[in-house]
Amino acid sequence: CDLPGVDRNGCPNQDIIEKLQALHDLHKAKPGDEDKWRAFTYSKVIRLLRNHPKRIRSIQDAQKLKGIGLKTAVKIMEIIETGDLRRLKYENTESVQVTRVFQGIYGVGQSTALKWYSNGCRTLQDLANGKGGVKLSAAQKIGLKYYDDINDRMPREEAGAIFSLIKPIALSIDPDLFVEIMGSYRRGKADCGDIDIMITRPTRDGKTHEGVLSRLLQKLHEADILTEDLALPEDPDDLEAIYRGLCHLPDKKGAKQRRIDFLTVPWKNKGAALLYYTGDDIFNRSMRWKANQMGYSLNQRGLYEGVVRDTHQRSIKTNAGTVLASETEQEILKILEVPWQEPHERVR
Ligand code: DCP
Ligand code: MG
Ligand code: MN
Repeated sequence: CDLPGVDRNGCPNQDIIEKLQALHDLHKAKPGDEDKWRAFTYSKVIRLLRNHPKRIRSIQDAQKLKGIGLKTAVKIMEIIETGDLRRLKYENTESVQVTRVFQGIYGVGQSTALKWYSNGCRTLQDLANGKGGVKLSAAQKIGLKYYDDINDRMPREEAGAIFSLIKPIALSIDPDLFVEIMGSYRRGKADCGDIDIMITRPTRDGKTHEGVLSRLLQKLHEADILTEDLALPEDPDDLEAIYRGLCHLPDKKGAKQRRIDFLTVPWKNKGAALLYYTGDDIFNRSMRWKANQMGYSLNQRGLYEGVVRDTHQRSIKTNAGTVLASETEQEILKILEVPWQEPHERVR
């Protein structure tokens, strides 16, 4: 049901999905690994249900779907029979509700939201008033100011329209640039939470995209396409940089503020970056899992062999390994023995 043009509400199991989504959100907003794991499990179940063409009518129906266990099947039956889920009521405490609202502010995670709650803040207005001595960062202030816009998803046509303004401006800086839109847009989704744009440049003539991002950002501000910066790259001239900001359609009255990310990568990492930033996140997780099963390691820079990690601090690499593939998505998937999948098929 996630395909463009297919109405989400056309899902035969939409009522079940909505309740499970609420349960997912509750678990996600809570601290602790067990809640995180549960949220992950529910997100997988929701995906299964979305792609299931038939109405589920019994515990057996539910359990026939690979990945749905007895506990979840029982919950699904409760929703079918009573139209409700008791679990939702007692999980829905004030702190969960309030911190969920706070986490809708750009860049605010669990710990910040809980800290504000413990400082006595209960509403967005409390935060704006600095209640309990709460101080917002510059990005959080922007996140609060455009709270509704940022939490709204845009129609893919709007993402496409904004991108079609940006691409020629980028190419006017250097016609050899590779400029592509990734994320949910590339997967063909009917609506997008943000616009994810990659910029790189082939190096056959010895040149790179060095310096392009800062010039592009300036031009986009001048053209009234970019409206606010949320996170600037440490060094925009680095060949690998990330920018996060807000943009809108200029010259359109009442145009909403939309989230936009720019990512620059060295040409040799283009495929790995495309793969990672096209997602979706569950697809990425299964690709990383596949790589690990084969003794490899996959990230947004490439597929590596022989990576050795510190036994205590897994984030530290004691051996960086050697790269097996990184320039194209095809090379990476081939080594992983995963049949080629078009972006719109990359939902697991
Ligand atoms: N990504 C990931 N893990 C994360 C965040 C991102 O694997 N924790 C990857 C997969 C995403 C891609 O980056 O598809 C882009 O991230 P977005 O947050 O922009 O997600 P999408 O574009 O997929 O969805 P949305 O329409 O909500 O922006
Ligand atoms: Mg996105
Ligand atoms: Mn993004």
